[in-house]
Amino acid sequence: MNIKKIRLHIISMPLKKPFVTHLQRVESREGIIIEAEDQNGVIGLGEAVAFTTPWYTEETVKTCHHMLKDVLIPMLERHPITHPKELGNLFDTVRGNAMAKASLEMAIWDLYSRQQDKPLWDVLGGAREKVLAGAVVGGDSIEVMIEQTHELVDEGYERIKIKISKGADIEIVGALREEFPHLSLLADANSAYELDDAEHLKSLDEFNLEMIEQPLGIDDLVDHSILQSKIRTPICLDESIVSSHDMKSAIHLKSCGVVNIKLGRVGGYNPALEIYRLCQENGIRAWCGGMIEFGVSRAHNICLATLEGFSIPGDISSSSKYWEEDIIDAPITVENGFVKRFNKPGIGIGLNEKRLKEVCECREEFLL
Ligand code: OSB
Ligand code: MG
Repeated sequence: MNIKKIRLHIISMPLKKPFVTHLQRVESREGIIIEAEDQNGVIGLGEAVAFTTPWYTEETVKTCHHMLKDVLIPMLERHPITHPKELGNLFDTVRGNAMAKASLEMAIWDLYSRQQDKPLWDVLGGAREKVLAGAVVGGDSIEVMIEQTHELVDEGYERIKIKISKGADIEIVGALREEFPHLSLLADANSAYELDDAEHLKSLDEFNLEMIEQPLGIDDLVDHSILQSKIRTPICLDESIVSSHDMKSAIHLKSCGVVNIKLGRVGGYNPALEIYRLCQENGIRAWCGGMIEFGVSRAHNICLATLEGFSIPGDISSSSKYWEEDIIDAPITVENGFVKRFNKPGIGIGLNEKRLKEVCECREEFLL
């Protein structure tokens, strides 16, 4: 493959309103935007979705920067590839660091599709013309969460995810269910509970949630399996699935009925497609997760979610949900609960150079 330059932009942007989970209150988002350019000036885009601190996974913006600069980009220089699929085996030789790997891999899949003059969703075999949208509410109080949900429903969202944790669960879910008797609701606990809380979690069954996301420890597939045998609400795994190996274990142990696939968390398209295949073959439902990310990663999520098996709404929301002005040239919008795929080559969007400059803290270029 013809790849001549890699550019990194470390950016930082305030969120329109704070994103609150029991683990972290996110008010401003840092990230790394990657450009992979070929000798004809064609550019593929990627994004590292790690946060400033390691609250969601162990990676951070700084570890991603280090991995890209000192390990992954030099690796690409030493091992030219003919297809982005080859990055799967190449990056397997580096342990962990899924988000760093995904960011470069995404940029190269985008570049490859643009070189073929095809949309990336087409290269991946996607079939859906529009993908199912979904939004997340995590606020400081029940009133704020109800207000946020009303706004989102008015904007056309048909599925809302509620952040819950110990002491901030039954009351919140109950209040939202009462206010929205027919809305598709799910709860995400980001590992707030232990197996000892099984009886308590069972009391959520009465609220008719689509699923409960990651109730227990991030590496507790066994406990999730025991919990699933005790509660009716389907368990969806997020943090626990960082590789296709984890997915095989979860299937074997019956730890979940659903999985949320995030390109960043699993290390890019190669592992994500393998996890997707395992889900399809084993009757596990899949949806595309979100990372409060910028438009580049969101545009990649849209490509992934065009695959037929992404049959439930993901955390795919409009650019305006978090940003006053996104760093892409065609903001993502939601209409009647859907986001249309982009029908241009690659991920179908470019950078908003003016906005990128405004939020850029550091820019670096590497020649291959
Ligand atoms: O647990 O799914 C999660 C955002 C950042 C980190 C972890 C999670 C989330 C979300 C998705 O809930 C929010 C979004 O991107 O809209
Ligand atoms: Mg989650």
